[in-house]
Amino acid sequence: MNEGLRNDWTLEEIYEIYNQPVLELVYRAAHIHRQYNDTGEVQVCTLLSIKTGGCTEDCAYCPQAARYHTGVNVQALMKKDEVLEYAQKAKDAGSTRFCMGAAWREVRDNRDFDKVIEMVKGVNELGMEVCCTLGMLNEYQAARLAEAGLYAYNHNLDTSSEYYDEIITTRTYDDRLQTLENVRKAGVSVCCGGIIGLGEKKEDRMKMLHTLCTMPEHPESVPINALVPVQGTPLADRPRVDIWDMVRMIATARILMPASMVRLSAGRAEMSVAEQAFCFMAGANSIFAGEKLLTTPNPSFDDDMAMFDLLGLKPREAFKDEKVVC
Ligand code: SAM
Ligand code: DTB
Ligand code: SF4
Repeated sequence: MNEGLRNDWTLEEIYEIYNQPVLELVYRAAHIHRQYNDTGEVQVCTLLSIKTGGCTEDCAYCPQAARYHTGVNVQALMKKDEVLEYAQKAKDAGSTRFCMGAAWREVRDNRDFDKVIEMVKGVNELGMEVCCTLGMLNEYQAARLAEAGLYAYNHNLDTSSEYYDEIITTRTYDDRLQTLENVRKAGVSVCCGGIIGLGEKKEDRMKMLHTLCTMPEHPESVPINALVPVQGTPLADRPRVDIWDMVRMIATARILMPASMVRLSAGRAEMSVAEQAFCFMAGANSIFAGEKLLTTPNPSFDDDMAMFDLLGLKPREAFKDEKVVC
């Protein structure tokens, strides 16, 4: 753990931070953000669903679960060349991190995994931070991905351990934590966050943040997603997440894990530029750009670049943390 970073936060301290008057909270988070990060920069990342839909799991929010009828077309694993072409285009457009997602419960040691390993090598060779989100991983699989040049692995806690069973029953919270440990052990950077708007209480949000910020090492990357309600899923009728809840989550994550990348992830399509600006002020320093997240809509690339111009933000270069350490 770097100097100045704490992993002994108590739940009470987290409540106190989160419950401050919102403008005071944003002010404090913005102050800490300036001490640890270049606040004029926001990393532009690209997501690609390399294997879509047909997933065996029952994650209540997810349009890719086979058991819900969401209209998502099932697609087998993409070809390496197509993926690399997509990554190159994303890089040319200014993206510095490329995240490949697969609608899998877990990685299996089969030919599809061999193909993903080749994709990881290829994207790494493009000079982008390469990230994957493929479901659960064992130690051996994490080591294989690391050897291929994987920079980061995304595996979210999604919510508190207490509320988790209301959202997913086909695997446990401990399974999630075990995968994260395997990723960490392999020396791959950890990307781990969650979703708000699932019907959880404030207490669940605080507990999720507590689990993240008391890990022996903070996740280097913490995505905060606002639920994108999708027709056909059990959460289709959940109301839109209040922007102030999103701002509070981001600001609290920034204060608790000051050196991590806090990613303003799903939910931007419903947010105005002014609302997103508040999220950046509160400490978010990354977005996913491109018309689609994995399967749901996202603001257009041009709109995002216009937003960067308007707010005076510039895209962050790749591997910046590595340079700070060296
Ligand atoms: N199958 C893998 C897994 O579950 O780990 C990887 C893909 S999964 C789609 C990646 C993450 O996307 C989930 O953990 C969840 O946090 C987020 N996500 C999925 N559907 C979402 C939705 N409708 N709204 C917001 N976030 C969502
Ligand atoms: C994360 O936390 N959010 C991204 C990324 N990690 C993989 C995914 C959001 C998915 C939103 C629903 C969809 O587009 O299918
Ligand atoms: Fe499958 Fe991942 Fe969606 Fe859960 S979140 S249903 S594991 S693709």
